[in-house]
Amino acid sequence: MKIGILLYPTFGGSGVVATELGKELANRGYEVHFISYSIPARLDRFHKNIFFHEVAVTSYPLFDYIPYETILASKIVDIVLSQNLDILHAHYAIPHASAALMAKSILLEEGIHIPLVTTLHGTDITLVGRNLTYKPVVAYSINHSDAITTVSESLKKDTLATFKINKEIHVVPNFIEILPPSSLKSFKELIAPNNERILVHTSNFRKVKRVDDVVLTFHLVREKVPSKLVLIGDGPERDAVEALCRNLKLCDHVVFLGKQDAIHDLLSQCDLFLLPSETESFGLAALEAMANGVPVVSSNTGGIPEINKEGYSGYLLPVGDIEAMANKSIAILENDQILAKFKTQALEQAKLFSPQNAINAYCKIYNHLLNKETAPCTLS
Ligand code: GMT
Repeated sequence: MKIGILLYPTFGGSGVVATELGKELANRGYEVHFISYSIPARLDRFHKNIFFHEVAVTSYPLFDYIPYETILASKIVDIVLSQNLDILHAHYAIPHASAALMAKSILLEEGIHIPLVTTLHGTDITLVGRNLTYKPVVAYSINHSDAITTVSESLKKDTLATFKINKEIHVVPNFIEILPPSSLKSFKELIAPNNERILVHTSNFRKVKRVDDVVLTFHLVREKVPSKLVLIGDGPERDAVEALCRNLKLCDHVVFLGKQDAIHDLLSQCDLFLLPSETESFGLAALEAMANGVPVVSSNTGGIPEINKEGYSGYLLPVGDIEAMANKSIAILENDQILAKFKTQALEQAKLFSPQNAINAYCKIYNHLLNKETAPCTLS
């Protein structure tokens, strides 16, 4: 089967999930064609069965704004025809599903029907999708895709509450591959030379992530437990967060690492992950931490409770309750035995989100749309 995956190439959650899905499918013998404006960040090397098609964004003096969606739709038509694709899988409603629908209409005129699966990831519904600027297009894209999936039950509920949806929504939770523990010990020695605990947060530093709550929580934790904070990622709130660290005189204890590729090496040296988001349809960052044996203290919002289990893989607190987040963090961090127990449990919890489960669910949808018997999606 030849699958065209439309995605954001960035480190954002939807792009990471789409890339990892493509790699897993390719490992199982599927031919995967990624279509995006630049090579996906997680596509770090050559992979058998994987092809990348760049959407070359060209301007014209008349355009104050480049019509990316139009260029993308044309590219999709071109790739479907030249590569004989069987199915399209759009990650994030706009512009990927909407451009794919335009491409589908064009191809239909040539007698080609190509099914479209759209995976909704979160902010395409909860923030962007709700905005009237985009809402009619997002609603149309959902209702005209051949199959719709969401990454959590919570996002399915939000989608049904926000739009008038006339079709079934399948929930396919995101997944994670458990890697062997990293041998890179030098990171811990550098960051925490006196064996302090290491708290960590990774995100795109947008307002919705409430990174200032991470710093404020850490400020309270540090009063009780010798610790350091590692902040990974970059985005619009970074300057404000750096200023907050300076105001709280935390500069010697907080390390900003910016965007990082080898996140596994870093996470596996950390002791606690903080995710105080305002809203989070899934919380892939928390799952990545758990897969590295790092317990999570998070807000109790959106799809996070479907991943982080109270008192087992970590704790869930109301959005903005910094004091409670700090107290639960201290409860995990102040005792070696308790910390070790939470680390083991976090890893066990992450194992529930195996790539095989997600791949089986997506393959079942692909096969159904192509009227094929469901062949087992096993590693080739
Ligand atoms: O909001 C982001 O951080 C980016 C966004 C994306 O589409 O790249 O993330 C969303 O999708 C991720 C992957 O499915 C989820 O893990 C995130 O929870 C979700 N973000 C939000 O709902 C805020």
